[in-house]
Order: sequence, then structure tokens, then C-alpha cells
Amino acid sequence: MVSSGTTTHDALVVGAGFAGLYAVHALRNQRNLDVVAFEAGHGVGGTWYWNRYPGARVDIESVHYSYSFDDELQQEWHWSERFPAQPEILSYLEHVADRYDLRRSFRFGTRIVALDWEDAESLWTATTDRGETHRARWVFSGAGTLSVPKKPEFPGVDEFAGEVLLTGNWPHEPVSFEGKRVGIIGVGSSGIQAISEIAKTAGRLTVLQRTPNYATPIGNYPTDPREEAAEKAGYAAIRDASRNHFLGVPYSDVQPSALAVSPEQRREVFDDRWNRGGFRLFIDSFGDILFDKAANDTLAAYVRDRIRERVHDPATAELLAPEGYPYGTKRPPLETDYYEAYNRPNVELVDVKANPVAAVTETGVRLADGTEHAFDVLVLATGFDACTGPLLALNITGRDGRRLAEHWSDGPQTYLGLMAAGFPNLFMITGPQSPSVLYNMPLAIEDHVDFAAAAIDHLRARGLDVIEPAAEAEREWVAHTEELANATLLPQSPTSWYLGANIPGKPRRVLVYLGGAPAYRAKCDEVVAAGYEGFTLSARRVPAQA
Ligand code: NA7
Repeated sequence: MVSSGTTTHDALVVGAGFAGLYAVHALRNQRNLDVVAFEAGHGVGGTWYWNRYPGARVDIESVHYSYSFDDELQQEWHWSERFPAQPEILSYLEHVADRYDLRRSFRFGTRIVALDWEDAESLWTATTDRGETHRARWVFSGAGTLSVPKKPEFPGVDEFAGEVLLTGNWPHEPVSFEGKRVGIIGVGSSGIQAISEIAKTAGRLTVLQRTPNYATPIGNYPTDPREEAAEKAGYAAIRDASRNHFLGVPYSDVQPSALAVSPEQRREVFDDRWNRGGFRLFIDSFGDILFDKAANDTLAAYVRDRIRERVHDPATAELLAPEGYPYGTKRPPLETDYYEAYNRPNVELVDVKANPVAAVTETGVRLADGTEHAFDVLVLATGFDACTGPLLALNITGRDGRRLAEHWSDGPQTYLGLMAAGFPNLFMITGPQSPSVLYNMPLAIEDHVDFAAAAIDHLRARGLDVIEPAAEAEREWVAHTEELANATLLPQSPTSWYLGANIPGKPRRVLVYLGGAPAYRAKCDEVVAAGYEGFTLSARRVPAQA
């Protein structure tokens, strides 16, 4: 039911992170479309708006993790560090919002609570949590991939007398840990970054670890002016190389196989990538690390040895050394002095695998065996309902009243990770089964927005209004993404969010395309060259004359 106050726009954009900002630029500034955009937060930034926990930092070099669409922007912007911290990335996105005058299209502090397709007029109606409705021909979801924090699954969280803080929804006012007893649950990328910082000031920091992680050094350093000048001089080539790299970061020293070299040569390669930092061990050491268990074992053993070298107490080192699942099948965290935090007298590690967290109590946490840990602050770094969670939270109903939640009840079904059959004109920027979280996110976003915006140009040039994947194309894409994932070691991870395995009850399906960014882009180009193969393009229904 459309209320009388409903306004109709060409396009509606969800989110003011990297994706939503670029979508508004591409649609409004570059195409002169009438665009309305919504953001639940009170400012731009998306991930970098919400994740303000101490230590929050990007783990891809910002020369790569930044927009490429405007050469003047990338020439003028200066990053102070190789891997900048959250406040600097937020400043960058605020600068982008101002530079391209994007804020005026956004309603901030406004969440979309429902999106309904109206077949009669081929329009989407969005309902906001303020009770407003807006209609639009096109919807671009920039709702993100890691933006819906996993719900705390511990009974008693509400009874805790101290403060509960979520890394993914961190308070805006400064938090002091000085002299406090702090407990933290979770040792993924967020937990590892937060632990390294909180350990410096907390009176006592207790880390409740379930699955140890293969964290390796990020290798951060202040920007070197000569390196920066050289990169800016060759930026076009860098971007080109990124877009032609499997994971969208132009590292180029990968060797064919960890098993084809001697142990000494292997160690040399691992040492070099370890010392240079970034995701080099993951994607630029040996090409078979993610595909061959024996090759993977060599790197897993190497990382365990390095952890043991850094942690003084042997029992703590053993607890921190991951066993039982291959390296890289959970996204490897990057760190600075993370393992050294455990050498501080104020930091203790508690194994909650064998003895899980049973409940949060008024004073802290109780474990299954009855042990109590008392805290003033409890930090939950327990992850996200990745990839599908943000889209399902929009409460989407497509053609014939079919709900997206129903369509995806057995896991996501998309074509190209961008659209779903029965949900016309809805572009899911970095959606499930696209390279998204295994590509360099700003480039993944630009590629998706550009593809979608060009599809709109194509339709408009032909007097058409509706684009939708064919069910058969969707089925084939889902099967293809599964096949690619099964050729890797990824399905061997017990709890990875790549598979939805971190959320109890979530269908266990690969949420990401594993064929690499170049193969994905080649497929998208083929689809376009063949006249949007796999999609149905049509005109909107013409309402009957009264
Ligand atoms: P992650 O990587 O999903 O990590 C979540 C952590 O929380 C992980 O160590 C989990 O252990 C732990 N966790 C979750 N639930 C529990 C319970 N019930 N008990 C104990 N421990 C628990 O999330 P992050 O926010 O760190 O990182 C997400 C992505 O953001 C990251 O990969 C980057 O792309 C940026 P588990 O492994 O499930 O045993």
C-alpha cells in the first residue's frame, strides 16, 4: 500500500559506505538520475563509521584499498600510513562525500525496513523506520557484507552490570580501559586488532578464545614519500594490475607450488612474505596454498612455529597455535604485536573451546565447568552475519510476493552475485556469490556499480525499464560458485563466515565467488557483449487507461 506522501525517484540507494557513496555519484552526478539514499548511521563511512574499536585498521594497503574512479582524487589524497587506521579512512570517505557533494542525496539516521516490488508499475517501494515510503525504478543495495553484527548468543548478556561493547557497533565517545578488568570474546580480525590495543591500557585483559587464528604481521609503516610519488606516477598501471589479480591486490611474486621447492627454499619464501607483510603469505607465496592440503600444511606449520617464537609462555603459545583446519580457510587476520600482548603480565588467555562460555552473569562470564571471570567491561568481537545478513535485513519482497528470505532459505541464489531471479532491478553491490570479500572491496564495488549503471544505460537507450536474471542462469551461477569452492580447501573450515558456518542455523553455503576477480570480470564482459546474456530485459507494464 503506497501512502499519499510517497515520492517516486529514478533510483534508491541503501548505505553510505564505499558502495552507497559511489552509487550516488555514478547515478546522480554521472547520469543525472533522481536519486534518494538512506543510511542508518548519522554520517557517511559504512564499515568505517561503525567499527570504531581501538586498533581498527584496514588490512589491504590504502594505495589499493581506495577509489580508483577519479585520478585527481587518488593523486591528491595523501595516506599517512601504509595501512591506515579507521579514523583516517573515515576522513577519506567524508572527503569523498563533500568533494562530490553526495550528502544531500542521503537521509541519515534512517533505516530501510522493507522493500517491496510492485509489478503493476515496475517500481520498488521502500519503507523506512520513520514510516516514510519512497518509490524507485532501480535499487542499489550498498548495505555491505560485514555490517550486521552476529547477535550475542550468550544467555544473561542483559544482566551484566558492567558495559557490553560490540566491535561492530562501537560507541562514538572515547572508551577508557585504564585500570579496568576487561573480557573479550573473539579472536578474528576485529578481536586481534582490539586485543593488541586494549592490552596496553587495561588493568587486566582476559581473552576468551575458541578457535585460534593464523594471524601474521601486517607490516605497517608511515608513508614513504618516495614510494608514494612512484605509486602516484604509475597509478593507472597499479589499478590495472589490481583488477587483473585474483584478489585485486597487485602482488606479483607468487611461486607455483610449495611442494616443488626444498624446505630451505620454502622457508626463504615464507620469511620474505612474513617480513614484507600484508596478505603476501596468503596470496603471494605459493599458488597451491588454498588448493592443496599438503602445500597448506607447510604454511600452517610455519605460522605455528613463528607464533611459538613470539610467545614466552609455552602453554599460552600452544593455545594460540592453530591446529585442525587449513590456513586461509578462515580469513587470515593481520596484526601488529598481537602475540606479544600475551607476554604482558596483565593479559591472560582462556580456552573456551573445551570449556565454553555458558552464560554472562551480573559480574562477568561463567564457563561450562562453573569457573567465573569477573569483568568491568565485556567486549564482543564475535563477528557478523556475513554477505546475506545485510540483504535479508532489508526485508525484501519481490515478484509475486516472494520473499528474498524464502528464495534464500537454503542459501543465497544469485546471478553473478549481483541480482536474484524474481527480484527485478535490485542490484546487490558486492552481493553473495560475487568476488566481493575475496577481492579488493573498493574495486569490487566500482566494478559492480559500473556494471549495474551501464545496464541501466543499455535499457534506457532501448526504451526498456526492467532487468532480471533468468532462473536457469541463476541456477547455473550457483552451481558454478559451489564447484569453484569445492576445488579449494575452504569447505574444510569449521567456523568460517565465508561459508555462513559462524552463525548457528545459517545454511552452510559458500558466500563468495572463488574464481578470482579477472575471471569474474571476463564473465561479466561476456554477458554484456552477448546482450546481457542470462538476463531478461523488458518494458514496464503500461497501466490500463481508466
Ligand atoms: P570473525 O572473523 O567472524 O571472528 C569472530 C570471532 O568470535 C571468532 O574468533 C569466533 O570464534 C568468535 N566467536 C563467535 N561466537 C563465539 C562464541 N559463541 N564463543 C566463543 N567465541 C565466539 O569476525 P571479525 O569481526 O573478527 O572479522 C570479520 C571480518 O571483518 C574479517 O574477516 C575482516 O574481513 C573484517 P570461532 O572461530 O567461531 O570459534
